[in-house]
Amino acid sequence: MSTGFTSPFGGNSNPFGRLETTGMQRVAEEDENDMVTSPTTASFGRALADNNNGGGLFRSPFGADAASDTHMTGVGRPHLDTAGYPAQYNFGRRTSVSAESLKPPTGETYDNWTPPVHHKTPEQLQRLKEAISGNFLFRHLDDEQTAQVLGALIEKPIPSKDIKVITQGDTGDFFYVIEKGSFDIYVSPTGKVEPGLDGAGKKVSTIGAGGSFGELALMYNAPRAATVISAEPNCTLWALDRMTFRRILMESTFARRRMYEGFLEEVPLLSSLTPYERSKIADALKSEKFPAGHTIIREGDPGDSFYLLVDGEAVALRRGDETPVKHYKKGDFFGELALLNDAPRAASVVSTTEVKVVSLGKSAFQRLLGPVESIMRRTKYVGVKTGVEEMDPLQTA
Ligand code: 1OR
Repeated sequence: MSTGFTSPFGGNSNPFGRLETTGMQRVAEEDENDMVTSPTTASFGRALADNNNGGGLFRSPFGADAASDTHMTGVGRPHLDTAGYPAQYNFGRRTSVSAESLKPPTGETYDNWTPPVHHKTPEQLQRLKEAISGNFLFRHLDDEQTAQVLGALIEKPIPSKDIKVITQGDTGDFFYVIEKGSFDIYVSPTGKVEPGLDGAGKKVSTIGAGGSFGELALMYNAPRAATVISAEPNCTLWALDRMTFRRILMESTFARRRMYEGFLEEVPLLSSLTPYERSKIADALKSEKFPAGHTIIREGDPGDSFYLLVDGEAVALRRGDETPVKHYKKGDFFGELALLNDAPRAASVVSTTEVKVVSLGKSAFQRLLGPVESIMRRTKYVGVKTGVEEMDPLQTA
């Protein structure tokens, strides 16, 4: 089926070079019988919010942002296993990233490599900088690396809904950052797109502006793990070629995912997430160490971060209470209430030993922890409303 899409780029610079074949196709003929409303309908955010908190009786901080990065949609969570990943992903194991997968594939060499430079207008550059500013994979680059990546990215307007940008099972060629619009992720249990209406498999996620996709095949030298399709018209992507991705972005991404994989697996709050969802959290974490007696959160302050305790111990203290209202140990979380309820910090959290914490900013918290919102709301605090009070008890059982 013809796409009606013409590339503004020449043949060589077009990451969708196989446009007329399998690279990117309209898939309007594919089944649309999702159990959720379309992200393009006004009620989409609301449907997700209701799904997350079981009733939607209070304002969900996840509602507005619901269609963004890796947020599970209301199809339930049928894909919690790692089925669909090529075997070499071996996500469950900390040792999964072998030195082998860091090597360039046969025939690919970094000798004398220089990143491609694609000219951009000042207006394009401005939009591009904004698009990557919120993406954690770009956060750790130095000035030179940032300039190289900015030069190498290619703008890809995606004019219509239902354009297939990535096909599961294909070889990976580009990594994509979303400037505008949103994209649905489908996973087929057989590892590739099958013939027929439902051939792309189940929709497992929707990624929105500021998010990115297509890194797995490049990182692991493996077939595409999912099919990615535009969920609305007038989307804008920026594409980064495989070599520039591997040469500049990959090592820091790999290192962070590997560093936090084992820890995040052991955090009870996150145990219902997929390994892929946890790896997105790893990308976004900021790590800090504090001595004993340090006030990590101060009661009454506005809340901008959510914390996980990686090492050491801490307590929650409230003005007027003589004893701590809560004790925290490795793997526990705190700082969620102010973000969930858009309220000032309800207590202070103070380290009782030297501690290491990792934190997520508010928008990453909303994007990445939406699926566990109801679990966080189940934590009981004396005198603090968490939202679950209004919920149907049968739903929280
Ligand atoms: P890729 O290069 O394999 C498809 O091309 C991209 O879809 C993949 O990189 C990821 O960037 C993105 N499983 C696999 N790939 C996913 C998933 C996913 N979500 C986004 N991508 N999920 C696990 C399903 C069992 C969804 C987790 C919410």
